[in-house]
Amino acid sequence: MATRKKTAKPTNNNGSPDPETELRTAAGYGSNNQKLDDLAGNLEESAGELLTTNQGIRVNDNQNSLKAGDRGPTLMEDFIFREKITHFDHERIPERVVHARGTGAHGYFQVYESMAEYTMADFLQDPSVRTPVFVRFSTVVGSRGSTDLARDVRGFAVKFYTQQGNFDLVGNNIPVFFIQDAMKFPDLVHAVKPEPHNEMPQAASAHDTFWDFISLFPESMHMIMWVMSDRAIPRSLRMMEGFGVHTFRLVNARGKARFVKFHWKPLLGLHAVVWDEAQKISGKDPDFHRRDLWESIESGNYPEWELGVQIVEEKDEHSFDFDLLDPTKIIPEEIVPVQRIGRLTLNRNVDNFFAETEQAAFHVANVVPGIDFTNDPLLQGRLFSYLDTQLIRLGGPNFHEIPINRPVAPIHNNQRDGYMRQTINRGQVSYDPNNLRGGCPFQAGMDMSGFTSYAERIDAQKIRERSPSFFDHFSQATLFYNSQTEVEKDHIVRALRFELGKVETPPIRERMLYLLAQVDKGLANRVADGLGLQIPAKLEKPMNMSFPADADPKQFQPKKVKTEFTASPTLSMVANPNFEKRTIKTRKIAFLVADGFDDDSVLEMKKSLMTAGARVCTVAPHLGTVMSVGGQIANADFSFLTAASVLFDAVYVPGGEASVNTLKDLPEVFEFINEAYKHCKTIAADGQGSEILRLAGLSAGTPSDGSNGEDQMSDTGVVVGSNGDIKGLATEFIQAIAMHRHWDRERMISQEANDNGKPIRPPQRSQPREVKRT
Ligand code: HDE
Repeated sequence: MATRKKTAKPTNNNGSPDPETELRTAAGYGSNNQKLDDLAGNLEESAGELLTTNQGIRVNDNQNSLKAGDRGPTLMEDFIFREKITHFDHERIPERVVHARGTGAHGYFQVYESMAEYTMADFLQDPSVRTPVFVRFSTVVGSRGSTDLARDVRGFAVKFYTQQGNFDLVGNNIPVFFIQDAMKFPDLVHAVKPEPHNEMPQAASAHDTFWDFISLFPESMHMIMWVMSDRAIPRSLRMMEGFGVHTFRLVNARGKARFVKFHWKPLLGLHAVVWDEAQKISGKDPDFHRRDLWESIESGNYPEWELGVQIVEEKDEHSFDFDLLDPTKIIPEEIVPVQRIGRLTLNRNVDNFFAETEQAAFHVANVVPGIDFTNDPLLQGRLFSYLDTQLIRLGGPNFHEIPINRPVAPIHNNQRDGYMRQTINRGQVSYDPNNLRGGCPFQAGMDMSGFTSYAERIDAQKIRERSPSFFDHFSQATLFYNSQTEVEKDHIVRALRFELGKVETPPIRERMLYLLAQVDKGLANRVADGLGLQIPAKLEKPMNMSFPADADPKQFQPKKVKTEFTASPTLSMVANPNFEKRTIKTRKIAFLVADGFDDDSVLEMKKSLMTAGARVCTVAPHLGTVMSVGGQIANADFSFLTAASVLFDAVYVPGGEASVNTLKDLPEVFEFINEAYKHCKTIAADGQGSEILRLAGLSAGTPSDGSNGEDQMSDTGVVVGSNGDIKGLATEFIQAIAMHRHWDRERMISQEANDNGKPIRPPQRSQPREVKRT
């Protein structure tokens, strides 16, 4: 029999602080965040503790099961083994049916000034109050273990733990949705998820069933434009917008209601990667977004968003040329400006992914007094779905007691029992009315924040129908496309070629071309060129195939496109006037170095970039350290094997003859630079480092503004230092990185024609792009 020495349990009877307090403090709890304080009661950490069973029995041997002889069978009696294996066998819960892949963080929200005029929501009254929040970002289609960089909508779900109870703003990074009625949600999700016979493809909409559904369902065309745009491949979760999507209501203390659309505006700007890059990141680091969020919070670079509202008076409900209740429509910001009313800051990573992020249960119906719903038929369906789904996913009706879900406001009601009940409700009474407990818990009057639904007048027939005001399926799709810069249009064209190119059934592609032609003929023609097809002159079946069995199909067809309102610049990521202030804060810059790098060239540049808020990583031929000419030792953060240009925002090759001579012989260096070039990133070199750029076929150009570089012959976003003026080079480098990407490069490389049939200029360079190696 194996014997094990007992380690003495550390005691704290010598006046040292209580271990629970120590744990809370070490974990950063006890801040002025009431929710974190609340969670602190559930923390566990085994440091210095003895191993026990779940019954608190100390375990002496965690290596061997109990057997009849050292070669004999395991005994049923072994309760320690059985408990351990049984718990392990039950560790998994069902993943979310959609939005399974996600990541979360804690933070707080603060309103800028009282919104009492519009809402009685308590967390929107006092600018000095910090309301704790938990936010979960997600993709929609992929499984829990899928890549972060799938082309997909991103979920942006915020739980506000207010003094009046939880308010969940369960939104997306795209302001519209595929469908208008929740009745169609299971169809949409079945179509986009991996196909049921072979469970392929994972985390991708580029397959037959999705496009089959879409090609028969024109109400999704506006959303399709967004999903095919770069919005669906964000550079970072910290650099995307969020939207409540539906029209909600704000109600003030006098009972006056107004319509509202919620927005989140990221303070780091609005940025995307390119599709080729996204696919490569999916291989190099499928956790790219999750890691980026984690690292930025760990390093104190707390992501921030401003909460925006578009408010519409009730009397103006019908003054738009679309229906406010239709979730496939936006209210253009040019028509109703977005007022920024407060700030969200994420400042704490979770302690335990499963306990917090995975068990977080969001619900659109979690509203507080002062916020109310509208009759948007998608919203109405969601009001049912989110509670229902938690019952299976989290195993019963008591999921609100899971620490991450429980409100900071007290809970008192007569609900009892159910699986995993934690609360010990005292007393004999669990009904209302009662005299035995003096009538408690009492109903709360409105003056005590008792929730009362907005008394909307409804006088209607019970009917399964879609309002005719919902039948304009193309105008805003056209508006979105027209609002994009040329390079963004190119990306949409290529995304559609990619997606439809993966569709194996030609008639589906053709129907899609017909639908795209309703949005924009130029777009449809370009996609058709890429697919080697013609846009069909007419369709065999009606454009919209979604109508009741006995209905007249004509009644359900899309309305004519309205083009009076031609462009809304806030729909573009590149030309968006909301994000003109550019920063390189938290951007990741790769320094390519080897032994013998020039001291100043690295140190001065690093200092300047870090002062501007960027993060510098050295990439060297091997891990460990590299030495400068002057004998300085630098740690290699990555080797060329563990890094790739797709994981960085910009590249710098410092001077130093020996360093450059080593790098010159490494094909990976040129792969790094060529890829960064292809993805339109800023590339800089100092001193001898410029030799590497020259060998890669790059010539220095001026930083571009990303909108029009067609007349430039040199490479925009390639900056080379001369005369040892590192500060000057750094200034130029920083300006160029702040542009995010130098998109005109793509247009220079491309040979095709744009929407107007104008050829895009072919590349004209004197240097070869690839270095031939022997
Ligand atoms: Fe969701 N959605 N959804 N959805 N949704 C879920 O709830 C549903 C819709 C959104 O990080 C599920 O807890 C229906 C629009 C986010 O945990 C489920 C309809 C928008 C998240 C569900 C929609 C969203 C979900 C799956 C059509 C943007 C992740 C797991 C009526 C405004 C929340 C879960 C998190 C999750 C149902 C459409 C956003 C099944 C029926 C529109 C961000 O309840």
